[in-house]
Amino acid sequence: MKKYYVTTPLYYVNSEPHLGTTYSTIMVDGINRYRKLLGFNTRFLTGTDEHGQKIQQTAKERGIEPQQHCDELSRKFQTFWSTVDVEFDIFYRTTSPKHKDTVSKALDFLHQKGDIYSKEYSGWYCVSEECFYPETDIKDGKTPTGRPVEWISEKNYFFKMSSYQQKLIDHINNNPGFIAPKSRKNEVLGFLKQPLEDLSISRPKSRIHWGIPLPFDSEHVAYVWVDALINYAAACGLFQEDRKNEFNSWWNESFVQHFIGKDILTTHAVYWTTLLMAMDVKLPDQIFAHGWILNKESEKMSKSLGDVIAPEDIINVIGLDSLRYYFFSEVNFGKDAPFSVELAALKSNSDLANNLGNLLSRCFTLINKYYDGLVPEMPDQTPQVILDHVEDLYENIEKAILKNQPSDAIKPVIDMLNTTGKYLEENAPWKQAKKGELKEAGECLRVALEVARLSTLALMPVMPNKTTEILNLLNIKPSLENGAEELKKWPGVQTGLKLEKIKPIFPRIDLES
Ligand code: ME8
Repeated sequence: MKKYYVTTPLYYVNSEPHLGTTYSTIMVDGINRYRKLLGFNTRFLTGTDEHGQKIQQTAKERGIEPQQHCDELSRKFQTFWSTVDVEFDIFYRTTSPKHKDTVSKALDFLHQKGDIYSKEYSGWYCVSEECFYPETDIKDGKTPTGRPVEWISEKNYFFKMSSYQQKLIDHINNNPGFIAPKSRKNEVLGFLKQPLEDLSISRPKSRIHWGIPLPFDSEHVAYVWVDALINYAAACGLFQEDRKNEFNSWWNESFVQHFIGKDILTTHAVYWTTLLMAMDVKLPDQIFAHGWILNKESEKMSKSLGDVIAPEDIINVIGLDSLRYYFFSEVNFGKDAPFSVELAALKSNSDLANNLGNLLSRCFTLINKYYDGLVPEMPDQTPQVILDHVEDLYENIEKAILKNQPSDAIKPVIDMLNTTGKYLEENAPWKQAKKGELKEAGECLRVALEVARLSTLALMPVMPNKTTEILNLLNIKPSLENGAEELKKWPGVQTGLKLEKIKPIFPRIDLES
């Protein structure tokens, strides 16, 4: 079976989940579910990044120990993901003993190999981004992103990142899908046109105590990015003698894909990949950087902006399905996208309430009214206009997911629903049935019901709960693992099945009230 290992970034525990991190995690959850539907054996990792000066400071401001702060916030992330139907296999924490041990082993390996050395270093340091900035980037005491910096002089350990520059450029050029979308690949290649500097990988304990001590100098802790990046491979057993088979299976033999926001492209595409090269470990197969969710002012929604909408509040107004559906159907995954409650509600009303929801309620109501609720027979020949959609559906979903464009997996579903809506209007089974043309009306309703079944199956990864509810009404026991088989079936509902009377499945969202 094809294997697929997918990751989100590990989020900092200096804030609770917000709409930006919720977006990333929901998208990866849905993509992982689509991969299951396409027959992959999958493993999905998310988690929290818990070391560094930012976390140390946040805990200090709260007057509690950093570990207590991390435990509380990490738990919030973990429970919040289950409330938004995110089903991960691994929730990874960088303060776990196993992680600390692996980071220590990894750094020891690099040190012994001669890829880590120490020197005195002075530079502009930005606490909130946890990194040094070159003099040329600093304007009026601020980073290009407007964050304050301080001048710092200290002994640091460095990773010989520069020695891997050419190897990385070659790898990117030889593996066209390695960094995606293409614009991000070009961005990294542009960055690599300048000589790559060595990477400072330590911070003195006198300044930051909240980190993993270096195995060869306990007066220093590991730079939080190096610590955190190692998680992806550590979670599969990197440098763990007793997990060699697992590492082979889930890292070496799987399609390994990191999804990140475009803000953290360099750390992943350059720091992480050169570290892996130095550790003689296979690189991930793909790093995909998605765009940002923007607020009404077209700014990146972030925890530091006061006007960020809490995801809980959004869900209270429009419901979780509408939020997940908006992300999947409306956002071009590689690009920035606006978000507002109004936009998500409009999308939900048009595609879910008026289209799929309406189709389902028409089928259920009329079949109850004229056929005692018993599913009528299929016609001898399904109209070709409908079959054209049905026949390509699975393939279109597969193509969309393999090219990381989930909205292209939704579009053929909506096109199929639109065609079916027209087909219903043209045949008007409600009129046919009234006139006593029960065979014709029944066949038309059955075709429509089959389209509703397929649409629901195709949307399982996006709205896992709601689609299960609908499929249960059709006596289909859905699972992503047998989803492909179901999606390729035509017809798939049992003739004569008794349909219950239903309330609207996707109620219209009335924003005014
Ligand atoms: O950078 N739109 O953690 P972080 C879309 N700990 N995605 C957004 C977003 C927005 N407005 N805001 C945030 C870190 N994100 C490090 C990562 S990985 C080993 C360490 C998402 O809590 C997006 O995925 O700042 C972005 O890359 C990530 O949150 C940053 O999360």
